[in-house]
Order: sequence, then structure tokens, then C-alpha cells
Amino acid sequence: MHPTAAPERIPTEHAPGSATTDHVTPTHCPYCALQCGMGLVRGAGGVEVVERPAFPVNGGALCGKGRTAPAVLSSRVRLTEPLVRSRVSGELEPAGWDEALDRIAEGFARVRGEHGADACGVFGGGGLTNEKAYALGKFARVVLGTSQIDYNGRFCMSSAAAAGTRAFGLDRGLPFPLADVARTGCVILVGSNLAETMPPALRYLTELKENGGTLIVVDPRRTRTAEQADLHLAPRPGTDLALALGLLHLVVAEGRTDEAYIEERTTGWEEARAAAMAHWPEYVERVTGVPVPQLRDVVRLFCDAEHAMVLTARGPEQQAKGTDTVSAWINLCLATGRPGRFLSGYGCLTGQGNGQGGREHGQKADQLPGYRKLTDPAARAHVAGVWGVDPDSLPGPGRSAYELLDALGRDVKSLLLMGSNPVVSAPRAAHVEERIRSLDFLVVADVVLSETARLADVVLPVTQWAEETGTVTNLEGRVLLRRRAVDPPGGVRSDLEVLHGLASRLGHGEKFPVVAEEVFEELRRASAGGVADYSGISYGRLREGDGEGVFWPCPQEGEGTQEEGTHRGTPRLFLERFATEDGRARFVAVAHRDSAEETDAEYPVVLTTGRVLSQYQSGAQTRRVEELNAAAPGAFVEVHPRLAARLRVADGEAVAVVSRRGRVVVPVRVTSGIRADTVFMPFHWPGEGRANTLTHPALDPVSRMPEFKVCAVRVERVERV
Ligand SMILES: Nc1nc2c(c(=O)[nH]1)N[C@H]1C(S)=C(S)[C@@H](COP(=O)(O)OP(=O)(O)OC[C@H]3O[C@@H](n4cnc5c(=O)[nH]c(N)nc54)[C@H](O)[C@@H]3O)O[C@H]1N2
Ligand SMILES: Nc1nc2c(c(=O)[nH]1)N[C@H]1C(S)=C(S)[C@@H](COP(=O)(O)OP(=O)(O)OC[C@H]3O[C@@H](n4cnc5c(=O)[nH]c(N)nc54)[C@H](O)[C@@H]3O)O[C@H]1N2
Ligand code: SF4
Ligand SMILES: [Mo]
Repeated sequence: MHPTAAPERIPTEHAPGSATTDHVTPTHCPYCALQCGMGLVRGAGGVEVVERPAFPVNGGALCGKGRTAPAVLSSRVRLTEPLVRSRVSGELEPAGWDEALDRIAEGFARVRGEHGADACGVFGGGGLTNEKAYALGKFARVVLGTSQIDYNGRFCMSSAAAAGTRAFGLDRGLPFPLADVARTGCVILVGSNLAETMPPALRYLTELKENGGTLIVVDPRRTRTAEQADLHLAPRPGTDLALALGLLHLVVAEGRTDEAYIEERTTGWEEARAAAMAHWPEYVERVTGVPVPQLRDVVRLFCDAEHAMVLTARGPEQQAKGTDTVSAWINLCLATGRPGRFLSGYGCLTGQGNGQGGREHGQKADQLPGYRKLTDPAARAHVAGVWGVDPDSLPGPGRSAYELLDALGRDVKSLLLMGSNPVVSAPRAAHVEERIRSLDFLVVADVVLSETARLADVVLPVTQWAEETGTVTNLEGRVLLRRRAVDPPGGVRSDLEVLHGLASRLGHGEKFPVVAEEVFEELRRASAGGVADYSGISYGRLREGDGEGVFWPCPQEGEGTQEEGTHRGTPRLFLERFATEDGRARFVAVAHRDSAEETDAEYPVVLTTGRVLSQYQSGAQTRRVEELNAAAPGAFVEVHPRLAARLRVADGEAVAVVSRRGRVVVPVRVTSGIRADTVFMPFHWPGEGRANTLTHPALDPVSRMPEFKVCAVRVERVERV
């Protein structure tokens, strides 16, 4: 059943520490959106990671997660055979592939027959390769005929995507190569803890400062990243919208707008300006806690710089007003003439390995491949043509991720989950877990037995990064080739094989190739002419040179002529025009508003959540790596010394953190690096330290992003039992 292609072998690049081996497979890390280049060597003791200095983004550097990633390839920690829930014992028991796939096909057919196609749900992930994301979206719409598909990227950068699209007509995380960050004059980094979430990227901030540039960090905590800043602003969580509007107010008041740029390259300034002018600096200080003199410093540093950038990450984005918040930061950039100018502009640091590509090829509730809109008749006709189906047979847009999870067991009776662990990572997780448990039928394809997989009726063990070939698109919009370096264990199959096996049983097998390159060839055609046009990219091109990849859009030019395949990709967007109809960027008038749940007498403290260096996401993979677990063994809550004194708790003692959704018990970490009105929890663990037991599922009205970064809690001292 496995594609027969042998592991790729290319001559050794520079490979320190691997003197005894002569073949290195160049590939990319399985985890975050930086998609660091690495080499894999098969040695006596298994797979070894070696540096791949020629790959430009990380220049050989890796964080501990990337370096230890081969540990998850081990059969000791992963799934190696399908599991099917016994109708007798009720337990998951080993089964053959045919039995497992038959059971799933029957399950979906039954649910569809009894409740209609929309009772079948699909939930994908931003860690899936482009080929998998594409095949999953096609599977939902063509095989199951359901509109009910969405993915965890909704929880990730969807607010930035929505704001980027409405301002620029196109959303690509960074519209410029990451290396530009080192060459600009001033960077405002809003709610990103790059030093822990993309460590090798820190070098660009260091270089920025070495080149005389200024780094401003906006984060309620003095993170390792904030420690690098020339200026650190620590607003109250959930107030970035007011902050950005206050800065724009000052830009106008101090006459620092770029009138010629506004006139030539934008629309909507009058309304956006009027909205910003309602946000007086003193009001903004009261809301955010950031003193007015600091606001003035930011304006001076940002406007004095010839080139300047604003970069956002999950801090300002994972809010029920995330889209408007990002729009406010984009407005600041537009008013000062930054986007579409060399070494300047706005960018979002995407998160997951394929956080960018994963949202371009059709696993999002409202999208078709090529970043096309599911509601656009021309887009439907084009994609239906590539798929060989009637455009009218394609369902319309479905529910967003949280809404889909919330509908489980009610309107949506069965779910296929590929590449996410929502029992740990979804907001209001106890409720989501209860919804998942109420399903008629749950299928999980995963590498490991995740907390969500434990609840499944059928668990399918799949291959991972080093065992398969496929493309990913990093945070710069750079399309990259991951190459197979080792053979998977006998009992596992790839996600593409899983979809093929299911499609075959449901009557559409021929539409689902199992070789990634064949899927990519189809994806090229499906994306042709779309916003995210990959039609000029081929595996051959991606193998060229040092494998530095191709930035989309990359259309297929001059088909059948000498020019064919000559488009070099687009490292920098918008230099001449924006991707809107009239070529101008659009200001969006926005105003500050409260968070969904403000603090009160009963729940007086703000909880915000995020990440630590040594764990990744729901921890499904990294909690299985000894070295990482030793570095970050369990959940905790960061508490300011003043709050700790009030609670009479010392560092390491247990507290209960309680919200209207639930209660967790975790040790405290006392640190002066957090606001006294705020506590912070990483979300990587299940059980009694699960941060998402507490979080609020309020959704942004545009992006449908949940409010992971703000909710109201109280903290109570408890005796450890
Ligand atoms: N080690 C590690 N690295 C990762 C991941 C991981 O799980 N672990 N996940 C990857 C993924 S998918 C993603 S999305 C990225 C995320 O990367 P980041 O966005 O850097 O990660 P977070 O820790 O979620 O949030 C960043 C910062 O936002 C701050 N913050 C909290 N509330 C607010 C607020 O209201 N306003 C502002 N301005 N800041 C706030 C937090 O204190 C935190 O330091 O990381 C990627 N890299
Ligand atoms: N409180 C709080 N919650 C958050 C966040 C936050 O900041 N705070 N951040 C949110 C964000 S930004 C994100 S991205 C989500 C992420 O949260 P999740 O969606 O849970 O992401 P992962 O933990 O990466 O889960 C991926 C799962 O897929 C499996 N997997 C990996 N590769 C593959 C593959 O190729 N195929 C298949 N079939 N399976 C695979 C892994 O083993 C793992 O079980 O969490 C969100 N939740
Ligand atoms: S920074 Fe991200 S891509 Fe690079 S090694 Fe670490 S986890 Fe992997
Ligand atoms: Mo993410």
C-alpha cells in the first residue's frame, strides 16, 4: 500500500557531526511555521538531525523541539496499528486496515443516510501538508458532500488573515522575506514571544538592533522576547485595539501622517482617522495601562525610522475583536506610509508548520483551493472542473471550528479528525470534550494516541514528516518541499492513503491519488488563477538549488512557450499595487470595545494563555519527548509577587484557577515579569492543568476566532493533596 518511491537521497551538504554518514536528506522540521531547514541522516541508532546551513530562513539553527523531533518516530511512543472500539468490551482494540476502513465507511454512510450529508463533519489541521489539506477539503465536499469542514487554523491566525484580506485584498503571513526584518529601521512586535515560539528567528531581531534599528515589544508579560526590546509596553490583555488607535491618534495629532501615500495608495482614510481621533491618549492610558509618554515614544521611534514594520502574532489576534485589532495596527502602518514599500509594512507571524498553506487549499469552512471563495460561482466552476464534478454538487460554506465542535452530537453526528487535538486545545475544553463524547461516530487519524484519539471509535495510525514527501508553506509564503528520509513502520499508512482508502469504499477512489506529487500537480491546476496561485511551482522547482523554495503567487506563465515555468515567485508583495480591485489598500474604521468577559468582584483577575519553549501546542507530540518533558514537565500559572502575597502563596505552591467554565489546579510561578492584574497559563497539558478548561469561547464576528487571550478568573490557594 505504501507508495513505492524509495527514500530520497542526495549528496551530502555541509553536515557537521555526521562524519560517518554520507547521505543527508534535506527536509524541514515537523513543527512551527518557521519550517527550519534540517538534514536527516539514517544512522545505527535511528534517525539523526544534522544542520542544513544553506537553507536561508534558519541558517542551520534549530530549537530543541526540532532537534529532538526524531524521538516521535520511535514505535515506543507512536501508533503502529489501527484501533477499533470493540462492540463487546467498549475498549479500543488493534484491528486490520481493511476492518478499520470498512467500519469508517459504514459509519459515514449510515450517518449520511439517517441524517443527511451535513451530519458528517471533518476537522483538519494547519500542520497538514498542502497535499493533505487539499485532499481533505476535496474529500469532505466530493465524497461526503458535507459543508461541515473547518480546521484548527481558525484558532490560530484567522483574525490576521481576515484583517489582511480586507485591507490588502490578500492575506499572506509576511508579505516580505523574514530577513527584511533585520534591515528595517523599527519593528513593533505585538503579542509575539518569538524567542520561545520561533527561537531561530530571534537572530533577525538581534541583527535589527546591531544595524541600528529599534525593537518595540507589546506584551503583558516581560517575556524573553520583551527582554530584547528597546521599549516594552505591557498593556492589559485585550486592549491592543485601544492601544493601536491611541497611537494613530497621536500620529495624526503630531502631524506624522504620510499624506502623499494616503492619497495615492489607500482609500477610507477619513472614516478611519475620525474613528482614531475618538481615542484620546489619556483614555487609552486608562484602558491599557500604558502611560502616555510611552505612547509618544512609540510614535517618535516608529515615525522617525525611514523603514518600519508592525508584526503581530497570537497576543492581539486571539481575541473576540482580533480582526478589528489587527485592522487598527494595519491602519497605523497605512497612515505612516509603510505597506507596499521596500523593507516596511505589516506582517503576521503564522504559527503551525503549514499554517499558511493549510488555509489556502480548501480545509477552511468557506474556501476552495487557491484561496478561492466557496460562494464565488466562477471559483466553484473552476474547482469543480478540476475535480470532475458538477459545480452545483459542491456544498456551501459550513460552520467555523468552534461552532462545528459545539454542534457535535447535535447537528453533526460523526467526525473525521486529522491533525488536531481539540480536547486539549479548543476553548471551553470541558464542553468540547463532552460534545465529542456525544458523537455517534468519531474517527481520528494521528501519529500518536492523543487525548482526542482516546475517545475515537476508530483510530488510524499515520506516517509523519520524515516518512513522507509533501509541501508546506512557511510564514513568509515560501513553498517548501519536505522529503521522505526513512521508511515508516509497517503498520502505518499516510493520510493520503487513508483518504484514498475511504474514498474507494465510498465510490470515489480514483479521485484520490496516494502519491503526494500527483496531488500537488492537481492542486496546481486547482489553484491556477486564484489568489494563492501555485500553478508555476513544481516538485522539480522545489528541489532546485538549496531547496530555498518559491514564494506564492507563482502563476504558470506562457504555457507551451519558451517562457513556460519561468515565473520566479513573489518574495515581496504590494510594491506596485495592492491585491484589491482598485489596487489601493483599504483603511477600516474601527473602535475599541470591551472583552467578552471583563473582570468583576467575583472573577477579579485576567487570565491570558500561550506557550512555552519546550512544548508544542496540545503537547501530543512533544510530551512524548523525554528531553522536552524534562525542560517543561507540566502546567503552571505565572503570578505577580503582589498577587502571590495577597493569596499567601509562595513559588511552587498549588493554586486553583477558577473561571465561569471550570477550575484547574496548578503550581504558581511567581514572577515580576507579568502585570499584577493578570495571570498566564500555557495550554500544552490535559487534565487538571488544562488551561482551556478556563477559556472563553466568545468568537470574533468576522474571523470566528475564539478569545483565547482574555477571560476573567479568580485564583485561590489550595493545599496539595
Ligand atoms: N514552543 C512553541 N513554539 C510554537 C508553538 C508552541 O506551541 N510551542 N506553536 C506554534 C503556533 S501554532 C503558533 S500560533 C505560534 C504562536 O506564537 P506566539 O504568538 O509568539 O505565542 P503565544 O505564547 O500564544 O502568544 C504570544 C504572546 O502574547 C502575549 N499576550 C497574551 N495576551 C495578550 C494581549 O492581550 N495582547 C498582547 N499584545 N499580547 C498578549 C503572551 O504573553 C505571549 O507572550 O507559535 C508557534 N511556535
Ligand atoms: N488556551 C489556548 N488555546 C489555544 C491556543 C492558545 O494560545 N491558548 N492556541 C491555539 C492555536 S494557535 C493552535 S494552532 C491550536 C493547536 O492545537 P491543536 O490543533 O490541538 O494542535 P496540535 O497539538 O499540533 O495537534 C495536532 C495533532 O495532529 C497530530 N499530527 C501531527 N502531524 C500530523 C499529520 O501529518 N497527520 C495527522 N493525521 N495527524 C498529525 C499530532 O500528533 C497531534 O495529535 O491550539 C489553539 N489553542
Ligand atoms: S523554530 Fe519551529 S521550525 Fe524551527 S526547529 Fe523550532 S519548532 Fe522547528
Ligand atoms: Mo497556531
